[in-house]
Amino acid sequence: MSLSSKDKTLVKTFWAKVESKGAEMGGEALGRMLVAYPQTKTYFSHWGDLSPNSPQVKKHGATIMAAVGKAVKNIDDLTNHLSKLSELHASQLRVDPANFKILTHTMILVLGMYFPADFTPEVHVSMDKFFNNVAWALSERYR
Ligand code: HNI
Repeated sequence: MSLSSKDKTLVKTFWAKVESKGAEMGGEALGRMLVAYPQTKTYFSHWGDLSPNSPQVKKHGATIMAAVGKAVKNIDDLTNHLSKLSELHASQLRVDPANFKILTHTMILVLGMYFPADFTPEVHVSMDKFFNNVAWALSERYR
């Protein structure tokens, strides 16, 4: 589903507010994914410690959230912008793209936890559409 200009405005405005907590929220979202959906742990088995507070989970959560922040800035051209990252997840990391939905689900959850007042139902709808587009763009190079 394509993003309307209203969706884009809501996403950008909300993100401007949450961005300063991005690194921490990324770790929370990644840590929750690994606990609540343990099948996702297989991709990170080369890390020593997969518990939510491990330094690697926190660090990689920050990396992922920074990538989401860049995607927000490139919201008009997500497919091109994410094609390199898609290529990496497809050919090298070999991540089943079904997992993108799982991680974006835990991200939505964490956004609501950290910013309950700003995370209105309208923002929820637009963020959900945005993350669907991110997941779709990340799946683009699987062929
Ligand atoms: Ni993902 C590495 C972004 C979903 C497994 N991932 C990255 C990197 C970024 C990134 C950025 C670092 C790339 C580099 O080193 O150049 N990943 C994203 C984003 C999403 C996502 C924006 C979804 C919103 N990745 C997932 C999912 C999984 C996943 C759902 C598996 C369940 N990613 C990985 C793995 C690595 C990775 C594995 C390599 C980690 C490492 O350090 O070894």
